[in-house]
Amino acid sequence: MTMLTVYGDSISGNCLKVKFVCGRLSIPYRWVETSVLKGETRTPEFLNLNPAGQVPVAVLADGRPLAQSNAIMLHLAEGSDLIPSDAYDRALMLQWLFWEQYSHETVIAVRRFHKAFLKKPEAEIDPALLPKGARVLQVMDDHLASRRFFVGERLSLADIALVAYTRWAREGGFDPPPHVQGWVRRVEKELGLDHAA
Ligand SMILES: N[C@@H](CCC(=O)N[C@@H](CS)C(=O)NCC(=O)O)C(=O)O
Repeated sequence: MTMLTVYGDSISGNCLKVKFVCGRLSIPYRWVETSVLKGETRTPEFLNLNPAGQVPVAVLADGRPLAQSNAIMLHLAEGSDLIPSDAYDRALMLQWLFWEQYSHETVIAVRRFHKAFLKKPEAEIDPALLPKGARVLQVMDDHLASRRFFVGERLSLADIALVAYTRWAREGGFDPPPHVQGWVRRVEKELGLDHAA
């Protein structure tokens, strides 16, 4: 039987989310490095897997493809302790996953990509991103002031989704506040990752 295959770009937090879940749950997988900057998400073969032309894409052992990092995480973590069994806590986890995609990734990840990978000068980067990112990080900091993890006092997919780009926030020119910094280190430790400075 073929194993799970993950098409991902190692510079992408969205792709690493999938790697983190596989590592945490000891799910065997084959990683196919797929570079966005080299246009490898635009080949006919790749567009056949995901017409949206984005990584990550997981191809399940039976050959069915699945895109969107948070959808892939939810599928791989089904039935595991990364998804709270309590219905309200599960919905809270989803609340943070949707917020991550709409409000966090679109600012924290986007500014990092423009600054660190497209090497745009500050003047060419949307000036709204810096204050927006500071607000996003403050929302997280306020939540984490009295909690060790985002939901239910244990690691869940909400932490994995949010840590993926928050641990690289400095590459985007952001300055994570103290509770966020402590939480990043806690989640990195849970996932067996070296601290991303
Ligand atoms: N919401 C998607 C976003 C995926 C995404 O933006 N992928 C980027 C890399 S982080 C990509 O493949 N970009 C290439 C493109 O959009 O052309 C997810 O969470 O998987």
